[in-house]
Amino acid sequence: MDWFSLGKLDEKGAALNRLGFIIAVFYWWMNCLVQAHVGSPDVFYDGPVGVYTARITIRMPSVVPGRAEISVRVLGDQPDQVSFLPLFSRTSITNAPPADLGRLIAGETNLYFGELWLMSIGAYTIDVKMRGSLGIGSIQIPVSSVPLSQLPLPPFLGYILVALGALLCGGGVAIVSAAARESVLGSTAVIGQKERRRGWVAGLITAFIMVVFLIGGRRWWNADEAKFRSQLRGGAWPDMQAVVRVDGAQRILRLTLGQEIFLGNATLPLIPDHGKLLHLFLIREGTQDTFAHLHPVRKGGKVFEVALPTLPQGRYKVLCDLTVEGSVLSSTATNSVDVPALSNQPVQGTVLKPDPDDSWANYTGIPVPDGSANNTTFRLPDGITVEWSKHAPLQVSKDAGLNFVIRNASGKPVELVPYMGMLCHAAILRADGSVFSHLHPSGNYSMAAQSFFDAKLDKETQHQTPVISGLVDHSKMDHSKMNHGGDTTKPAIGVSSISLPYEFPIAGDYRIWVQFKIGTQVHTAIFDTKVGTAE
Ligand SMILES: [Cu+2]
Repeated sequence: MDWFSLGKLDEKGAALNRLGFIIAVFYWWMNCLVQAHVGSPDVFYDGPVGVYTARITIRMPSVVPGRAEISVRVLGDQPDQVSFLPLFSRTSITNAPPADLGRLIAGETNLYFGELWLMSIGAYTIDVKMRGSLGIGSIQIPVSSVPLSQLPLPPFLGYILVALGALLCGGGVAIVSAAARESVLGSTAVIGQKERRRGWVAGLITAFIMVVFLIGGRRWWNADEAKFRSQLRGGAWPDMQAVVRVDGAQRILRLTLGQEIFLGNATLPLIPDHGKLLHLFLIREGTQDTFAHLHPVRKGGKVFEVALPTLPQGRYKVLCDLTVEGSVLSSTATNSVDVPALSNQPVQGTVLKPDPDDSWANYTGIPVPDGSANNTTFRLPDGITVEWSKHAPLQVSKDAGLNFVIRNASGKPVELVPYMGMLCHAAILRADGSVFSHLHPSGNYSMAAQSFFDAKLDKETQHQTPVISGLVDHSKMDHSKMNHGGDTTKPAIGVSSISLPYEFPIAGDYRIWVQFKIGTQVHTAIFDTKVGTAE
């Protein structure tokens, strides 16, 4: 069995790699016994791959270097070959290695699988290519390669490694000492006092050199580990301060992002996603009956502001999606903020206009349907209904079956129009706040990062005119032509059904907010659901 294909190496595992094949193989064997499991933020894509259509799942490793697992289910016309290639944001695409071929899973006709090593911390795009009689199709799916945890080194493994190290060092001293003492003597010669002394001196010098190496090695190890720990992204990132200031009838939410993490930088450079630097979600804590999707604007440096809509007072969870320029890493910053009651006093300062794409909903006292049941329907106040289609009981790491049909008050399917380029924006939050995901029918990857890689690919392969500054305003892309609707066999315009590719990472209670637009009005439906552990 290929030892590279086994186990997720943690930082210590990666370091052991450098110590030599024997110890690495030994570590790998022991690593198989490590039971620690760390959840990883998987990435989903659903949509066209050139002339083909596929649903792609990328299971991200929780450590770096780590191995991403990719599965591709091709829908409709089948290609002859599916291949995967990870492209790193900081290296030239033209220097990329050859792509890995996806394996057709035994017993399946359209499910391909592959594994890719992500060796560095930073943004990658996974280039998924399909070749067949219909031609070649490809799609770039950006992923953030960041370590989420450090796997512990079990004490018994440490003791075994120390014993092996001692054996190695002792053996080295003995070999050098014996060589100095006896290697120049004939087979019948007797070892004298002089030879013994020479052996002792050589042994002592070797032992001294080994001690120096061990001290140096320990320092390198500690420095490497400290660097790794500084890059751990166990939860939300970057740091975010949130305060609300009241000016008459206006309540302004002020966010300061990356003040601690980007201490040396005067500003936080961001790439726009759907034409907005930040996508902010506010969810009232406790009742979770109030939801807002807002777009703060930069007031300078790391400070952003947004005028709050007519939300009721309370403590709100603040979840802020962003993509950092340079590293192209996408993340969610989180915090909580107290929103005071709305006043009817006149505004003294400047009135901050809301973004036209801001939306919010307050459903105080309205029962939230349980999505664990089949054919669950949420009824909006104006009679519009959103039905969560029949699905299997929800389980961890299984298709969440997020398919919704929207009907008007008379029960007829409605025509959805894109809201910020997408037929649907959905937010998923675990009851304890430990899981949050922002989804679209095309998936949950960062559109901003995808635009960055599209531009990089165009520039470096000179397929098209290079895009100035490498940035693309994704909101100007016509997503309706990309068929991001629920049923990929129908045109996106005119659909009233939504399908969101997603798998819940851990079991628990979740609330889901589903946003869509009819005419000029954005609507938000909510569902609760339970997710069980996989069998
Ligand atoms: Cu969205």
